[in-house]
Amino acid sequence: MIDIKEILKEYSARFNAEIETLFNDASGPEARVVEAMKYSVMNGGKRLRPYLVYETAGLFGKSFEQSFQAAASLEMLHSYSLIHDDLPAMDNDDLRRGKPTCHKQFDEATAILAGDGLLTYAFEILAKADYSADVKIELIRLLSQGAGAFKGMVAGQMLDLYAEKVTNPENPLELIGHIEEMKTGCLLSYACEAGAVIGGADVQQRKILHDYSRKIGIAFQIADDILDAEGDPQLVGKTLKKDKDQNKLTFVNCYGVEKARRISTDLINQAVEIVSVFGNRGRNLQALAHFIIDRNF
Ligand code: GRG
Repeated sequence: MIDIKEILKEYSARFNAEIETLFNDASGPEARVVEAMKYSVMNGGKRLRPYLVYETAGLFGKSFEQSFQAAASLEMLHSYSLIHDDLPAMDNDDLRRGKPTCHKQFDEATAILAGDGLLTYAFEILAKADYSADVKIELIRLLSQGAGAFKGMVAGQMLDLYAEKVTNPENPLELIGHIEEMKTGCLLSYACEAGAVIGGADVQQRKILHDYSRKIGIAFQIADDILDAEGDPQLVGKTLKKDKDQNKLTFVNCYGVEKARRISTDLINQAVEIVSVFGNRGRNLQALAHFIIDRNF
């Protein structure tokens, strides 16, 4: 049986050693912003998105080295979103991954700049990467759309803020689904699409990986909601039960924990089936899908 936790741990160790070197060049008093960027990136994340890039590129025979630059770029961008999400003007969190959030460890202005720095650095890494020009342009197009303000992560965050102010939305489930798709789903989908692009996947293979990413994306968000409702704060590493206290529109608040859990299990079974077309090569993606809902952090 595949020990996906061990595989993820080994991948993370290698990934962390490499990504840390990307913060070496700073000097002078302005290096404080790079210190804050590095603090947030090297702060013990699960590295799910980089691992997805690596594993999906691996379906097409690509190595750790060949997927690393896209994986690192994505983790920079993901870390920016968490720094900004934690700010007092957004979710106002003191803890992230069990440690003080960036604005608590540094200060608010530095945290805003660290987020800006990471977002920009993500695209610098892609632009300088060793991929062909066509691959780089496609990656930059997909990442900017997925992270962006029209149908991407920024749009999802905006809709989430809007939803907090609406007391009785007409169709709450549709609204939650739409928020999830943009806020968290887009970057998870990008991770799989990036692997497919690096691997030279054909249209059909890209569609399969996109479908897989959508199933695990919704299940990931449901798992996150369940952890907020009944996780162990020590393991999750952030303040929990905020969704209930703030009466937030979430899958758990709409369905209740048990039904939400059943829905996420169904989604994961579908995701596992979708990547079964890759045979043995897709086994780690299947194990990862299970990990997404079985995790306790
Ligand atoms: C501020 C533009 C902007 C966007 C923020 C991603 C996001 C949008 C907010 C995070 C809020 C949140 C907790 C969403 C639930 C899903 C999620 C993205 C969790 C964090 O991702 P993990 O669990 O984090 O992969 P680690 O720490 O493992 O990297």
